Amino acid sequence: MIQLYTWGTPNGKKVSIMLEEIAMPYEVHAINIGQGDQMKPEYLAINPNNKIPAIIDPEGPGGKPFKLFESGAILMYLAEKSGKFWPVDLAERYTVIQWLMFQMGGVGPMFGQANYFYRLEEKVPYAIERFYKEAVRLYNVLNQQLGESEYLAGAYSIADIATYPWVWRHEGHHVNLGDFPNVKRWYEQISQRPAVKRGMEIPKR
Ligand SMILES: N[C@@H](CCC(=O)N[C@@H](CS)C(=O)NCC(=O)O)C(=O)O
Repeated sequence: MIQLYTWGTPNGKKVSIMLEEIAMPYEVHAINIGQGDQMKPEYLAINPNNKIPAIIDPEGPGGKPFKLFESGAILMYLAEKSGKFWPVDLAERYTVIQWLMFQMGGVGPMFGQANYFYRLEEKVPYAIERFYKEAVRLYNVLNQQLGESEYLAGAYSIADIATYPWVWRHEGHHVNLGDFPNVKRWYEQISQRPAVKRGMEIPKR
């Protein structure tokens, strides 16, 4: 069974949603990043970058145990292993990868920084303005794409699974989804998926 090391944050929820979507059995290990579990030597042996999520697949390539960190890499691995949300056509596949990279390099880091600086007690107006503006710019890109396409890369894919939990945190970066109607439509549509509902509950407290 896949071993999932996670916590209740967007990057962690991506992987539990994916595991639920592909109906692959998994066991959850809660890594409390607020209490420093990610710094423990036993966890650093799985992810030397001291962040969640990570997985161990006991039946990895060649039938051998396989450790993996970085949520984007984990989503690609699970898509490849299950053959789901992973188009065969090269142009379609790279369109999925393109939007996944857009999430990994843009949406995650920028929304994350905006959330952080909004939460920080000692306000840093320059940082708030910088990351809020960048978040809004990214929402505009998402909104335009979702006006042309039902999902980010055509059919529902790992690009949507990666982006959804970050949009779930829109209140944290002070974004009103009503200002981005195509993102709102997409967000509400994905929220209805039973696998997404289950994946969002992980880890159970
Ligand atoms: N690029 C990484 C980012 C992972 C990440 O930032 N995880 C955060 C929670 S969402 C974390 O574990 N933070 C703990 C820490 O930085 O000590 C990924 O997508 O897997």
